[in-house]
Amino acid sequence: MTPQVAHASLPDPELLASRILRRERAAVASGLNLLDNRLAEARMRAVRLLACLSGERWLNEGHLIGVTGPPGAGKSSLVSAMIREWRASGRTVGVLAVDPSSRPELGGGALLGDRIRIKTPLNDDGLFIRSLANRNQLGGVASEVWPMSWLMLVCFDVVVIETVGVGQTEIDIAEIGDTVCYVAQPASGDTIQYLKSGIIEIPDIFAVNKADLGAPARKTASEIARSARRQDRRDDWDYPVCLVSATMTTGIRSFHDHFDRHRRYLVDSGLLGRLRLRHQSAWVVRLIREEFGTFGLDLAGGRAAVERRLSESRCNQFEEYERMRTHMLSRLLSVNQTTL
Ligand SMILES: Nc1nc2c(ncn2[C@@H]2O[C@H](COP(=O)(O)OP(=O)(O)O)[C@@H](O)[C@H]2O)c(=O)[nH]1
Ligand SMILES: [Mg+2]
Repeated sequence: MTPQVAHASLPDPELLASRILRRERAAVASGLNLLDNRLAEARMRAVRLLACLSGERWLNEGHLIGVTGPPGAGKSSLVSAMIREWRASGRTVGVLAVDPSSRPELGGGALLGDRIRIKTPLNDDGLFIRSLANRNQLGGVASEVWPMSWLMLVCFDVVVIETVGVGQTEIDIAEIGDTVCYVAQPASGDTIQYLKSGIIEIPDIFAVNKADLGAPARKTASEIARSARRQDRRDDWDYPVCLVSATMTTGIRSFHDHFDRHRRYLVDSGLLGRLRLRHQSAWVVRLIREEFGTFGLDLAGGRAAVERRLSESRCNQFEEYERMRTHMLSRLLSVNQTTL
């Protein structure tokens, strides 16, 4: 494909933004594809698209939720049960399922909904599911997921990111979600490993799924409750542990209420704004590291300087990163010219 043809197939960002704001599904899918495209021209258009969308009131009103846990614990099944609750209360829902085994999706939309076991009614305009292959070879969540979550937040009241927890993934999801939920599999080695690791400090809400299995589920729930309580928490959140069954739909209502309660807690305590600013700078720092290494981060003045810059900036994080990137590229070029 020649570069001209490649550019011609890329959407016009301003036009696309206006269609996304009208919640056109095809536009949402096309926006997500643009954000997932690493070609230089696509990057520039993605920044323009995000600039058009940033500052929309939905970004401040939406709830960004990270759901993590071992494969097979029932994350997708639980998300399906939660979708029914959210939709019943009139809220719209977007899901990004980060699936390490899936191939990039063609055409967007909810084509892989069945394969990822999120069971939903067909033709529901208030629901959008997108499955993403996780390109990050080292484990963890690819950096594209952050801007994608923002695009989804423009369109939907609740945005859920489902990831398979493998250490780094949990750390990454904690730098994305307003609320992070860990789904445990009763009596599994994964959960025991998890309890022993420091990662237990990350989630805000715990779910032990498959409560229908009886005693093993109850035992796992009390083990998690003990570990979660043992941490020296410096905040007022109570870190609830919920016994639920996605297939029997038991415990779902109160599980659902904890998410609303956590969001209210973040808003009332003034934490939400700070949390999102921290997440924005974590993303910028991560991209700087990916593209320029520690040299780039030194040039940017370190993490605290990035956070300060973002909090003072009148433009959005995506434009701010492009500015920093341009500055770094020109510095690198000048270093090269003097050394050669
Ligand atoms: N017994 C029981 N099985 C469940 C429950 N929830 C999910 N499962 C089963 O667990 C398996 C994995 O579920 P899935 O939602 O795909 O897990 P994920 O990999 O964590 O997303 C499937 O076979 C589900 O039918 C539950 O509440 N009870
Ligand atoms: Mg799943």
